[in-house]
Amino acid sequence: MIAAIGLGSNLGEPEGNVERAIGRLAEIGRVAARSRLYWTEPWGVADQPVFINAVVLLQTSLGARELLGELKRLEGELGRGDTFRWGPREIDLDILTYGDARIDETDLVVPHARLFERAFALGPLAEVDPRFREAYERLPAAERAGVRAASG
Ligand code: PH2
Ligand code: MG
Ligand code: MG
Repeated sequence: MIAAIGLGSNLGEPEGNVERAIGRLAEIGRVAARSRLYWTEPWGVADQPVFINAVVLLQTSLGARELLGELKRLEGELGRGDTFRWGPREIDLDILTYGDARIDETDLVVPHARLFERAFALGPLAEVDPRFREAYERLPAAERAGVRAASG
């Protein structure tokens, strides 16, 4: 299965945190594609540092729930401390899509529940999966302006 994993960080060394996380994702699947790194304006809670975001397409034999468990494990190993909703974090690893699966469980919603509202997720996702370009382009220009390629 190909899963799209959203990566984000705005504490410590965000670029290093995201690059390290991409390296660790290779332990739980094959990194079939990765976006550039993007600097993105904080969404949800404005008063926090800007984020680095990226998206990886991960080919994995893990089921969606197992994958979620592995991502939580990696977040812990990569030094994620306590967080609050939409607050700052060292590393965040989210399942954005899992093939074409639709999952609606309390702790696992796929596609990600707020994917289509978030330029910081759709922008890098559209880079690696052109099927999401239209959805990205439908977002308000002001939101897309807060997503700028930082590398590549
Ligand atoms: N993650 C959040 C809340 N807000 N904003 C940006 N720009 N990037 C994120 O990854 C992000 C966010 C909670 O997961
Ligand atoms: Mg998140
Ligand atoms: Mg998360």
